[in-house]
Amino acid sequence: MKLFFSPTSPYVRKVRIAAIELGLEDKIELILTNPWENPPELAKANPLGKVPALMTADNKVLFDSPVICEYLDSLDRRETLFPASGKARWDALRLQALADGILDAAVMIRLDSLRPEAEQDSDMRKRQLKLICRALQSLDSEMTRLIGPLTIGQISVACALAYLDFRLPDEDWHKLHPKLDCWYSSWMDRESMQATMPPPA
Ligand SMILES: N[C@@H](CCC(=O)N[C@@H](CS)C(=O)NCC(=O)O)C(=O)O
Repeated sequence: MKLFFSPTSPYVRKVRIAAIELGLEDKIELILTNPWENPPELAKANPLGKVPALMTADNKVLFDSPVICEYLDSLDRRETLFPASGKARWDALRLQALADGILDAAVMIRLDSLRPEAEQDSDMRKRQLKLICRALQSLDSEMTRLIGPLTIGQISVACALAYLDFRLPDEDWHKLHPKLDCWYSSWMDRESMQATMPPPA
């Protein structure tokens, strides 16, 4: 399999962590890709022009990160990351959606910050920051869902929190959310987190 990847993309990181946790990393070749340069190979693989995109062993291309992670999980007979049904499934998918929403908001803020100052949108930034705060409060109040067998929910939350530290270090969520901070600190020790650290900002 081949993964179109960028070392700073938090969505790619989700996929790489899922692959490592499933013991599949040796089966995936990483193709370094900068989506902002519009490489034709990426556009051919993913009409949306985004990373991650995964070319499977039988030459099908899958995107986006939730779909790729579920596909990788399906290659593992235990299918642990995406529980098959019931509360465990909906808890995992809800956590993934919440964490991906934090990422979407943080990426919007990051992209805006790269524009010339006069073109930056402070209302958008305020709105997205508020949304991130609410999502973190929600995570704080559902800590029990983060504890227990490994699912895509936990992986997604860890990637979202790591991305906040990476791109929005001034928004110090650690002090405001000590329970989440404690959970995250122990997550950071995982080999999969360490192996997928982005290069220094
Ligand atoms: N919902 C997608 C988001 C993927 C995404 O936005 N990737 C960014 C990199 S962090 C990208 O490739 N952006 C290029 C673009 O928007 O043109 C996922 O979960 O995979």
